[in-house]
Amino acid sequence: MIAIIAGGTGSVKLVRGLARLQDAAVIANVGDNIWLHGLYVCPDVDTVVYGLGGMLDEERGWGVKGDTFSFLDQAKKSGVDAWFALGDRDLAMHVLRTQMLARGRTLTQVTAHFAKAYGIRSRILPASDDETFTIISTDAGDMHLQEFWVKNACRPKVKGVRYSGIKSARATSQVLDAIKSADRIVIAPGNPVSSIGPTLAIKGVKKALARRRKDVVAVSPLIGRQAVSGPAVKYMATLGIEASPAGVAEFYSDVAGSVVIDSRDAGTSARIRRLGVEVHETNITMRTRSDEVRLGRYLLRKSAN
Ligand code: FO1
Repeated sequence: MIAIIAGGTGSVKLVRGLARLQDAAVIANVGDNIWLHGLYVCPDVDTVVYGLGGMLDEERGWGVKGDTFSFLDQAKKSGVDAWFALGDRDLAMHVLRTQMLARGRTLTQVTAHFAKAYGIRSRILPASDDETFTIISTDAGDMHLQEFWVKNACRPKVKGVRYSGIKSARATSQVLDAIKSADRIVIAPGNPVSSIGPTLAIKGVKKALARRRKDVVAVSPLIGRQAVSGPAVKYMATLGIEASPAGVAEFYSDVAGSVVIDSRDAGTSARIRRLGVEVHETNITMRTRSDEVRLGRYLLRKSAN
């Protein structure tokens, strides 16, 4: 069994590639969850559900393919600042999930319900059943990650990043068990600060990963100094993390014994090895389904050595 720490729209590609090759437990970021219009919206969990369920809108990288936005249009007409594009089909997830949670089921149980309904064989495990939100401090004030990213189009100047509620958030027993019992653990290519960082910040997760360090491999979300997608570079700089594959390797060095970087970054490998982190170089771009499986196979082969 392989455990995959996932978050963000980029990581779902590798999740899909690995899940085709092996029994997988996908530990999904909950830091970008948000309450909107009375609904609990969990974008990174849903991206994994839709991705593995064959429903993901590939063009956008989020939401349900072929979705319509009548609810959103009507909400806007109703004088509401509906800035987050909840699709009509996607709404089913948010409405039903919120209702199930209100009736006392955990986010883990609710996610398992949807995964089963959509015929997904991999386990999808929210990193926590507790609420923790990624908050961006900016020159325009503090705001939820989605407000910064979607409502404000990343325009405000980032001053810092924190995870609200993180002190009382607990990793679920399913997550800790998956980390403990997996043959290998992959940190998927996601923004280290906003997509993977919230999971690592949950009490118990770093410790559990550190115990498995030699079996943990992180895939760089950067090629050169550019993020494969999203504003990773902006967030990394504010936290004093160098926006480069070596910076990513250093960020994960306590928990990941090896990293996979793009062949074009091979020049940085010696520096990464000096951090005590093993390096593998390959083409990490995933444009097609066969790219996803190719990178998945490469990871399984390398981490088996
Ligand atoms: N991203 C956008 O850029 N604009 C949106 O309006 C938007 C809506 C949305 C709705 C549901 C969902 O699951 C994801 C959505 N996303 C949207 C993507 C979201 O911001 C990202 O998936 C993650 O939060 C990045 O980690």
